[in-house]
Amino acid sequence: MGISIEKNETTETVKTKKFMNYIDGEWKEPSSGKYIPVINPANGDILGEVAQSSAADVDQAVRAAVKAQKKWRLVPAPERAEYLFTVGRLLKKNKEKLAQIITSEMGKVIEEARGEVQEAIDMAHYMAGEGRRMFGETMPSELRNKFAMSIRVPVGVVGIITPWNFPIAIASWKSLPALVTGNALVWKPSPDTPIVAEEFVKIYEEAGLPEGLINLVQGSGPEAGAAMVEHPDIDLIGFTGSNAVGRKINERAGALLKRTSLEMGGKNAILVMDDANLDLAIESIIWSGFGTTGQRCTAASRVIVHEAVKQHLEEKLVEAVRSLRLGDGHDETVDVGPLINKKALEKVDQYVHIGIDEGATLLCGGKVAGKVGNGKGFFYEPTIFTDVQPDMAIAKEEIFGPVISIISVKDLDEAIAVNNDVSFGLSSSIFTADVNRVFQAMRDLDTGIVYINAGTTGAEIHLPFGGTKETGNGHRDSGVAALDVYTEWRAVYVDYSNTLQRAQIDTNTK
Ligand code: UN1
Repeated sequence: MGISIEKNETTETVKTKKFMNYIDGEWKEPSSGKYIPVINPANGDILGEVAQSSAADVDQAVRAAVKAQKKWRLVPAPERAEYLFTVGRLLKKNKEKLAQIITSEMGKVIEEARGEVQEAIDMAHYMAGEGRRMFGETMPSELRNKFAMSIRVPVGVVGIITPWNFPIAIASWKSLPALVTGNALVWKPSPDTPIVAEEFVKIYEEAGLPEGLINLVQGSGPEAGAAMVEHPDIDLIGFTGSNAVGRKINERAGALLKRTSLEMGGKNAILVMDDANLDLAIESIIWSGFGTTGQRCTAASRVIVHEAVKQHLEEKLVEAVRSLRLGDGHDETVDVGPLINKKALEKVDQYVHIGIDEGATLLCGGKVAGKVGNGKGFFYEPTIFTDVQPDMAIAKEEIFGPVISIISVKDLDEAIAVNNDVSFGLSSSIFTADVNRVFQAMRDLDTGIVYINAGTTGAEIHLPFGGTKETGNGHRDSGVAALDVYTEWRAVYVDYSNTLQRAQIDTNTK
């Protein structure tokens, strides 16, 4: 099945590497026998080819998971955690290798890729710690000689569907809490980033995780992902990705009464008040807006600025953008890598045209950067629009690329109203020196994450990650909140009175 590629203009052909499924502790071809190429978005190189799995592969994976989970749930949580500590150590040992892979297949600059692997390392250690906490509650019973408590029990088999933009970090946010709490997993990563997924599974394998507990099913959302949602023995779907797909998952899962935990993007804003440290705000806007080429759910795609400092901010931002270097993220001097694929590049360009048609003023960028590297990558110039009206499409819809829209406001109340007037609610930020404004913002910005004097990106793994409104469905990744996703509460009553005691009836509180 290998496809041939030419190397260095010689006639040498090499068999491309195949990224396969991992089911019940074995690497397996997909039952369809089909593969599609994996492309380096910085230069168009083919990195290998990824399996296209179907419902039959998902079914095999689920069977393995069901079997493995039966034993795993009985392993004491501190013992389960030992595997996670090992995973953390192995991630650390392989940090550079994993980061290089992420940069090759996803395009983010190497420093950010290292940061992303660090996020997974942190999560492994944090969730391993949960093995010795996983607190429930004890409460007094209303009856004599009766004991009451709540304990966490695993949900069962968890299906996780993860995106390409944080291919190891987001997979770690979902897989590690699911495992430490006693679940088994079927994992479908994005077909754009199968290589780091394979490496992550190999780390789980090397850590000695029992067979069948983590099953990797490579492939596409419409086929493998949909089969996971349909499978009766998958009890929960943990998904991060687009709003459109999350909505479909939720509709179908709703009909099947399957649990879901969904994280579906943002339209995040940085508020810059007239008393802000402007230099800091500018640096933060550049980092949050153009870091990861704007392809973070938390990326700042709106800047809501007090009219008194608008012009100054614009001038400084344009100046800062000029110094950004686009290129292959392996080069340590590059600031902005490519977009993930051609489709993403076209989507960003379409939005830029929509912005122009809507009457926004283009301050810089606005074009495909076709001349970067060998000209075969998916680069887009960092783009800033100003005079954007809050109701324009570029101010409302998630673009997921290096495009920032500046919206001018008269005061904090208007800034908060504009911030909240979008369907998403992931992250927001305010730059101000006024403590009263800070506390008002903390209370009124309607997002799951609020930053004060820092940009919209950079969530830490021990806090809850997720958002309000159409960003999610009320759940959170990471932090202790993730345990609520991957466990059910069980209320336990122990009556040691040896008599029939009727709650609400045989009490002294009648
Ligand atoms: C994402 O884009 O979905 O807070 C994850 C951040 C990173 C994670 C982003 N720690 O920007």
